[in-house]
Amino acid sequence: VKTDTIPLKHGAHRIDKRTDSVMAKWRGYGLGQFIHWGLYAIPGGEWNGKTYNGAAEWIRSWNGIPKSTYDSLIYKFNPTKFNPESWAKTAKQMGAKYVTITTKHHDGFCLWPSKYTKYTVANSPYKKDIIGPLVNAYNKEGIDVILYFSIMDWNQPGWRYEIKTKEDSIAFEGFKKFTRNQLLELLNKYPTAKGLWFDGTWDKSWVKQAAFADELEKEMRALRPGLIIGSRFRPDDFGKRHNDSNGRLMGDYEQGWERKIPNKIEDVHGNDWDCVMTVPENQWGYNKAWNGHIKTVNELIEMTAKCVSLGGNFVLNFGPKGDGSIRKEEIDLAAGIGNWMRVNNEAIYNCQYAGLEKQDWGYFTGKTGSNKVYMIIFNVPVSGAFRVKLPAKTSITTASLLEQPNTTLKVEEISENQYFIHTSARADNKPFVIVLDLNKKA
Ligand code: JFZ
Repeated sequence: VKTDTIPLKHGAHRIDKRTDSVMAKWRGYGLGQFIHWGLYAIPGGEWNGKTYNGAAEWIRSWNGIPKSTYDSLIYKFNPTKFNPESWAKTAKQMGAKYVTITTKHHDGFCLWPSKYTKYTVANSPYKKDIIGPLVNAYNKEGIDVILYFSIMDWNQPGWRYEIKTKEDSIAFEGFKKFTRNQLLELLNKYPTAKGLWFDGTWDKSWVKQAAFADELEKEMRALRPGLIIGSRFRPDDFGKRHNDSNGRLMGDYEQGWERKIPNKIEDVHGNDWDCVMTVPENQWGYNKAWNGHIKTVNELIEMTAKCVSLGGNFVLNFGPKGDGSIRKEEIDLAAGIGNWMRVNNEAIYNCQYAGLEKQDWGYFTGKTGSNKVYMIIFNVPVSGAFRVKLPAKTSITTASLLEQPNTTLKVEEISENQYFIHTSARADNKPFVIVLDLNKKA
């Protein structure tokens, strides 16, 4: 048991995980989709024939571009191929249970017609709201929506990285009001959104806003009971982020697993968490040149399985093009993951850490209160026999393939609580799932 040694006015609000049904549903999602879409999709990582080497959605920060030139991309925003229903169908087909959508990234451009700035879709040639139709289309497919929101806003005159002067402080006070207005506006406009995914909260200016951010978080929660807020929103009294100065998580789930996955259950410290992942190394917004290694369907399925086996959700990023279409590579990945998910999703949805030691062939997942555990197989031993080590007093009643529930697999006890599961050779090159029915003796 941890004890709070440092007195905090604005530390964590809770000691353990949330126990309500909204959060229980979030915990069971398993697989999600991330969408990074905004003005940066128009240049797609390229400016006047030159390639920007960073992440495409950061191109405005590049010295190669005058800021006002970037901001005038608003006059080019006219995604004639944008079809929210087809985006939602792609996500549904992949097997995603939730989507996180950039309402506003660091450049400050709002995909909803915010009343508080002119820098929104309303003043683009497209004119229409993007977020509302997206929320509706995804909800219609049974997919929950989380709104991504960047606190850092490069377009706002009041934004500061650091408060150094009286003028900075006055400007930043105005920016804080603006931020509050926008967040309350989003929650009121899109009442079915389940939560907020925060970003751009690392600068010296924001990490000193413990009191303001704490009050705002409480205000948002009061407005929308059940609202899910990640750990990348507010700092504590000492400017600590994610975990407060006593090591307790601030928010409902850990947002620090960005393009990385924990290796063992101890790494997640008992928290809820989601891992957000890009298809190439580090590109969130659309980039014409997808350089470096592009993750494959099997790799992405493995990441999903690994996350679920450690109690987290896996969220795969998509960066739609400036015209509103989704690139073919992403459509193909979604279809490939979906083909696997359709057969094997029982081992992903509503699954958690199974309480068993990680073994060589892949990952265990399980459902709370069930005797079944799932072995998601990625490494097939040359012997064809899968070694399973179980804790004391635990035996295997039956083993079967999830894709063929009626065939039972041969289970051989090789020593106490150690088994070989025998399967016949497989022709395909895909991960598969063995279901074990366990018998835990009292
Ligand atoms: C941020 C953004 O800057 C980026 O464009 C993208 O939206 C991503 C999802 O979030 O990038 C981060 C934020 C946090 C870390 C790394 C990159 N981090 O905590 O390691």
